[in-house]
Amino acid sequence: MNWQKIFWTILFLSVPIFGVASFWVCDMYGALWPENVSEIYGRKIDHLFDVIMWITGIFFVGTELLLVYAMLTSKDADSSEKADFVHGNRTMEIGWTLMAAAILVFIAFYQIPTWSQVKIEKPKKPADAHITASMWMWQVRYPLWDDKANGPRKLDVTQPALAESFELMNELHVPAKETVLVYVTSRDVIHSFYIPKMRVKQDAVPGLLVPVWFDAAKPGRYEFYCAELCGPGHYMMRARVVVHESREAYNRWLRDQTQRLRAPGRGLEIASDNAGDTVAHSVAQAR
Ligand SMILES: [Cu+2]
Repeated sequence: MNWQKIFWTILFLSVPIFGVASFWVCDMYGALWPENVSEIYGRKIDHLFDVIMWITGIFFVGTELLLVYAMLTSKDADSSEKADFVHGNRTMEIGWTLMAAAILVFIAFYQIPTWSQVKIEKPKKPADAHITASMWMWQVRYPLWDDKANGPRKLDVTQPALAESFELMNELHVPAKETVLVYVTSRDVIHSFYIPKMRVKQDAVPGLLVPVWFDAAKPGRYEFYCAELCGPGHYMMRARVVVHESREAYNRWLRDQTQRLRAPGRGLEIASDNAGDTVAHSVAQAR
């Protein structure tokens, strides 16, 4: 028995074994992915991740086992037998090229419904918030509450002005258990709006107003941050998403904010802009 051969075979065999085991163990302890609080969209995105991971996983293990087999059956360097000279195998080459192409085509078609749902079929509803990224913060603009209409005012996302809206810094409030629609843009460089636990990621591009929709089934506080290295202060673009229990709770919050802004002597500013619209401006630090 050639001990050197055994050593190398075991070493190479340990790669697929530990590779697969690490995924298995992480999954057992829920450490493979961040928690997923998105029922409508996040589940489907995770399913795509899983499908791709299974495909690559199976091929990874298969190639590693082939490698180990080749090591075990190959002739020793000091063997007196003549080595075989192999000049490739056209059938096999065409076979695995076509197979790889077929798998990629399969993934391309398989993901279409999910992609369409998360990026193309924009929900028909008014915008909940307008988010401007800049070096190095997130300004989140909300509509003011309208007592007469008993609902939020219409948020004009095409207007940078604060007409009929107020602004919070680094804090995004949303209702739970429904699709939330926000518009994301940037003031300076490319940033990336990223909420890992809701599986949302969208570049914030200067001059572009991008609609982004997502959902959170579980109320609570979550992190959102910039996922694009955007300068030395990139690390400061860490903000939070506050998911209110229901649309009613969210509306209550919106009404409270509006009332607080309108109360005199709160140090919060309500002024008229050039067009004479009421402008409420509040900047609250999230942390
Ligand atoms: Cu950034």
